Amino acid sequence: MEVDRADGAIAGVVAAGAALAVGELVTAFDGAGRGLVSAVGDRFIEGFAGALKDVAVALFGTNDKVALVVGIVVVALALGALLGTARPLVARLAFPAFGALGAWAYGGALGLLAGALAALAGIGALAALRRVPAPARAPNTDPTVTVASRRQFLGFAGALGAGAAGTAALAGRIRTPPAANAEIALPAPVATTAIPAGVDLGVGASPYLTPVADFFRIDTALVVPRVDVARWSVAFTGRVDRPFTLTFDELLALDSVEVPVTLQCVSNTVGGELVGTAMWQGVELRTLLERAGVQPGGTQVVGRSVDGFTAGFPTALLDDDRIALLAYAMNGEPLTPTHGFPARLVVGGLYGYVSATKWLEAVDLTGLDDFDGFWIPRGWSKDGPIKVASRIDVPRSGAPVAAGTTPVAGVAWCPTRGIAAVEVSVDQGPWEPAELGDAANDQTWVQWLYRWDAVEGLRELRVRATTVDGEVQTEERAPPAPDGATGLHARLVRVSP
Ligand SMILES: Nc1nc2c(c(=O)[nH]1)N[C@H]1C(S)=C(S)[C@@H](COP(=O)(O)O)O[C@H]1N2
Ligand SMILES: [Mo]
Repeated sequence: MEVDRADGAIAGVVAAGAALAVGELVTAFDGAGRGLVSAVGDRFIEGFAGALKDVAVALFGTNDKVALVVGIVVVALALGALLGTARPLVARLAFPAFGALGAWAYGGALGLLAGALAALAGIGALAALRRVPAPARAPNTDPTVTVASRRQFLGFAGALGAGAAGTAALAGRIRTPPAANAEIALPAPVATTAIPAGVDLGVGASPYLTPVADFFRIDTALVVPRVDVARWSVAFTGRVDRPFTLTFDELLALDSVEVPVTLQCVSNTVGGELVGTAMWQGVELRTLLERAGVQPGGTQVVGRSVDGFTAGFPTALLDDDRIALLAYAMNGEPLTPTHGFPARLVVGGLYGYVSATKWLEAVDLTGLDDFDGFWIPRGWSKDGPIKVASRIDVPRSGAPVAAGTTPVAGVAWCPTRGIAAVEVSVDQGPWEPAELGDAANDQTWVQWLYRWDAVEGLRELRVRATTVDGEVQTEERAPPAPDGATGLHARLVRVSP
């Protein structure tokens, strides 16, 4: 009985694995970059993104996406184990039910085919495995037969399991084309914003320009879209007089500019890492919108991504001199797949969730009230101006500090409005001015440096910034939802004698 249950569970796990693998293989060929498992994961994110709110950041970090996929696979295999010990009829009903779930999540005829073949693979594998150990279960058999047929069963199960793993690996290979951005030759920009020599104060604060490898990544994409640039185009549509599309080559042939902009995620907490500055190269959005001829009703610019994500902001925001680019390069290199290859929007002064659509396929002009981007119905604010913020980078948490002069340094930002001053307070004492690094424009962060005369003991450092237009960063604490965190970054430092 024990062995029977264990064998049944093994057979069920292998059958579920076979079903998953077949589903992945069938969907590997449509170039969408996802399979039944990640489609189910996508539905999960869509459904729970709103409910989770603050938890959402964690969920949308790269590692947690892997965790979600692994979780779905583990749950599917565990359900398989249960089915393997249940009556055959239960499995014959359950596999088609899970196939249907996958088909629904994936959608379309291919989803239906993949779900059906996956269910058949599961039922077939389970039935085949159940047949093998049959002699072992028969009463009064020679024990050597039992051992032999159990071995036979385990061998068969192992072979089927290996076949399923191989199939899943093959599906993965078919699905992931080589990094598409490597071969692109970037045109020279007609204008490049010079980076002043004094942007980096050289005391260990975050570099003025964030290397691409260190740049935060936030998006809802479970599988990073791999866009075939030969087939890609971006459309200017909606409330415009002269809709048009651009292929990638046509986009690269237009006059471009290269300029640094600080990008921040609304989910960033006080002192958090979801902020960075890059040199963005691209075509000015205003020029493209002029070409399209925005109608009076086109009061919202909506970016649409190949993966269905949308983000929108008022067209009127482009009336000031904020940078707004249809960008295709970051720090002198074509965009990487994770940062939106082949093209994305970058708009100075707005959180990414209302502006910075990656894997862009359309710029759609709508009425401001006629459409809400992805995050708005999930409880985030329709307007997303970046709030004034500052962060202590050094001394790092837990780093040893000796009494005497110690640099305290970090970054401060309020893109489009600019930073006029940064101050530091020790142990709730008076606010002391910090030195500011240079900035290429008011749409990037600045480094700041305070030369602290550290006195032995446990000390608390706090920082606050003031914008060029006179707003002093508030110490009132607010969480990221619905429109960005506020509060002052503080750090406890133990100063040794
Ligand atoms: N297609 C797509 N674009 C997107 C998102 C997304 O989920 N999907 N997230 C936005 C959010 S919330 C942010 S903060 C920025 C982050 O850009 P990065 O990953 O290049 O840092 O991308 C924006 N563009
Ligand atoms: Mo974001």
